[in-house]
Amino acid sequence: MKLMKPFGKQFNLTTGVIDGADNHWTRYLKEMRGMYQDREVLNEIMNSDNPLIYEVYEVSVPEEAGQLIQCTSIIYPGKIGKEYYMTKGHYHKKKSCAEVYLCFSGQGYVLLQTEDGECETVEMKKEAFVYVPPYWAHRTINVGKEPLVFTGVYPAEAGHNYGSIEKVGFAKIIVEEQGKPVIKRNPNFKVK
Ligand code: M6P
Ligand code: ZN
Repeated sequence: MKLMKPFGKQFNLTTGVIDGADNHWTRYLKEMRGMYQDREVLNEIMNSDNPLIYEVYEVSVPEEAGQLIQCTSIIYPGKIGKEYYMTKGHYHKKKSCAEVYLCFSGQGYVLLQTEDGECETVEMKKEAFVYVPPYWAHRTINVGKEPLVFTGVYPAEAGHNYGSIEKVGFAKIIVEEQGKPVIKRNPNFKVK
């Protein structure tokens, strides 16, 4: 059997950039416009701008059982109306796969949800270590004034399933009220 060679990569803990990352992708508002609740503000912003919401650097390995993918995400500070910038959110295609996050800097939350509509939030801040158990959809939200920078590690066979959670949406949203993040019920959540 031909074995893979070990390797190391250099992370910048402030910017989240991985030197020599194999993949790098960016998510602009246009690609996730259906996910924010304030349609009026969204359309207003989209008329003149298409802001960068977050980007991801990834170290790719063969997508096979036993391998682990490591990536960093950088979610920029900002809001669409009262709702903070966030990731799209996904289930794993292989639902039994878990994921771990380690936060380098910034302030935020991981919003998690099961197919039964159970919903949880876990705080993200410098040095927070968050466990995303199997079967939970997960989205990360930046509620601070600085970029939220974190690394994630998950099985290479996990895959991303965006469609299932996109269809129903997350049951909770995180909005700014009187200068503070508040977790609220999503008025557009489609109960099964
Ligand atoms: C984390 C990980 C990645 C994910 C990224 C962005 O770093 O969970 O797997 O791609 O966040 O989130 P999303 O894929 O939901 O846009
Ligand atoms: Zn994931």
